[in-house]
Amino acid sequence: MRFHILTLFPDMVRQGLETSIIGNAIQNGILELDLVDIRDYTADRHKKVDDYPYGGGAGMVMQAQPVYDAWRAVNASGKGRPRCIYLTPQGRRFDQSMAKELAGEEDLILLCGHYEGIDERVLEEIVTDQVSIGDYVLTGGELPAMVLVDAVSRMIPGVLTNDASGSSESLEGGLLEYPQYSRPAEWMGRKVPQVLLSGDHQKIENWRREQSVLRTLRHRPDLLDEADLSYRDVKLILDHASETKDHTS
Ligand code: 6GU
Repeated sequence: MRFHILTLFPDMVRQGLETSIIGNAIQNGILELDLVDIRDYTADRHKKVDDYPYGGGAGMVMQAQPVYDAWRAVNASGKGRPRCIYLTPQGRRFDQSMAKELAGEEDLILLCGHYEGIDERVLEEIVTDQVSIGDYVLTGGELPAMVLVDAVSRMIPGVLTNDASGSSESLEGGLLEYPQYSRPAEWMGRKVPQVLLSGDHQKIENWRREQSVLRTLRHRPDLLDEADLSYRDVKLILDHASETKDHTS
């Protein structure tokens, strides 16, 4: 999969993504990062890419021309017209299902704004999707683009070396992850739950499922509406529902 990232700060995005798991996937050719510096496409002889907002107000607005020409250069370099995602707090809220859906694309263009935003006319011309990573405001779209690349990439076969972990982790099936432990079996007087040392795989699986359900009940009960729950899960929730109410009331 190829991510074409249009930004005024390509080094920031490169630094953020060329380490660890995503960095390895780039090295292995499973992922390609095409960092496009919008400033390279300015027609202004002083390399200016922003200007004052019409109508007044604080800050600067990224001008249409360099953004449009950077986008055209990406389109000219490949076949077809990839989806173009503008990272903005006004977009649709990013979640795991969106990550999974986007992982099916061959090419994606991510457009990062900075300052007070981008001239609306070029957005109307090139953007197919607007995405937000949550209800808070950041100074630019670079961090959100990195978040999106990371979440989408780990859904692509081969990016995680342990192939099962892409689906068994938090939020798959709509539940939070169960707790994990490693050696030693006792640390600062705290013991690893006995069941995990039992070697009984069925019991371990049941225990982990229960932990996932109970954690979700305690920390993110809103997720339970959409979760894939078995009869046993529902029974567990009902057995613990009163204790949860005590915490919240
Ligand atoms: Cl996508 N951009 C900015 N600037 N701030 C955000 C965001 C995006 N998502 C949440 N906050």
